[in-house]
Amino acid sequence: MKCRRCREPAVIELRRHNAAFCRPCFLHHCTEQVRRAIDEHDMIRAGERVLVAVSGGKDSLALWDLLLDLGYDADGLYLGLGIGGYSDRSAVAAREFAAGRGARLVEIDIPGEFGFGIPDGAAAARRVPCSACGLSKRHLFNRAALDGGYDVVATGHNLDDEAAVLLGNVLRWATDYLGRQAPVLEEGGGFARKVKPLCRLGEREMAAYCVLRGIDYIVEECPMAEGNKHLGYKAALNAVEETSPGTKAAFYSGFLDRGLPHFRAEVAEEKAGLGRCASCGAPTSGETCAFCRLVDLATRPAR
Ligand code: Q46
Ligand code: ZN
Repeated sequence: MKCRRCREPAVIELRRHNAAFCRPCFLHHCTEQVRRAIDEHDMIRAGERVLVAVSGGKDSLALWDLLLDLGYDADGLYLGLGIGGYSDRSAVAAREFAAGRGARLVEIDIPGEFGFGIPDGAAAARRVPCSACGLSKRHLFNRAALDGGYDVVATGHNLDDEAAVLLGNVLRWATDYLGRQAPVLEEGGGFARKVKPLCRLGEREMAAYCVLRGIDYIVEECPMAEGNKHLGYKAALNAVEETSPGTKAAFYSGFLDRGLPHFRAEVAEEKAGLGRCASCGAPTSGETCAFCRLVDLATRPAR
């Protein structure tokens, strides 16, 4: 197998692109895909400060690495979720990467600052862990960006993640979620801009990128992920991809071009109707925001 760009021996085959690449050309391919995603969707503008949501996993570390190499002013934000040894080990991976690249890592520890870990907080609020976790991440990343003077929050969602979420949303025709499933969510109304620069790169590409760049990421999955519906959607899409390479990318890009515009109005209307949380000032449709309600339930003394 030879590299499509330079004809040297290839180290990875990408059936979706009907191509194989050697190490330098594969790294170039990853950089180009990120550059194209950023340009195509106008994700980050000149002189803007970026806050990268860093979990210590392959996607977020690869994203941070790629953004730094592309010359962006990008700091990392690590959220301690209080998920036992998994959180301890993922924090180490994030810190080591930051130290190795001489980059700045901001840290927020949920148990230390708010007095609960995600598993206990979720149980107290009668939510599934990933729902309590997701709303905490959205809230705290947004707040950290606004407080720290960052223009953009970048997350490491890759093509496989986005296609799986899309499939889940389509299966339930969750039109509100479909309207929000864009690679860029513009700033305004108390929200920082949110971008997904890895939306053109698959999971396997991100793992290969880290290995070829010598990035030491945490391979272990979050123990709470078990039973997560997205894993099933990913498996279903992988089965289709196996027989028809390129289906996943076509599904996602077709949605962005021809599906998303139909669902946007509903979301814009919803956003315009948001008030402010009485407790923390975050945008919300209720009296207090979902995060403040979670903190309240999670830290209420047991009766
Ligand atoms: S960290 Fe949080 Fe994930 Fe763990 S609890 Fe669920 S959402 S699985 S990306
Ligand atoms: Zn609040």
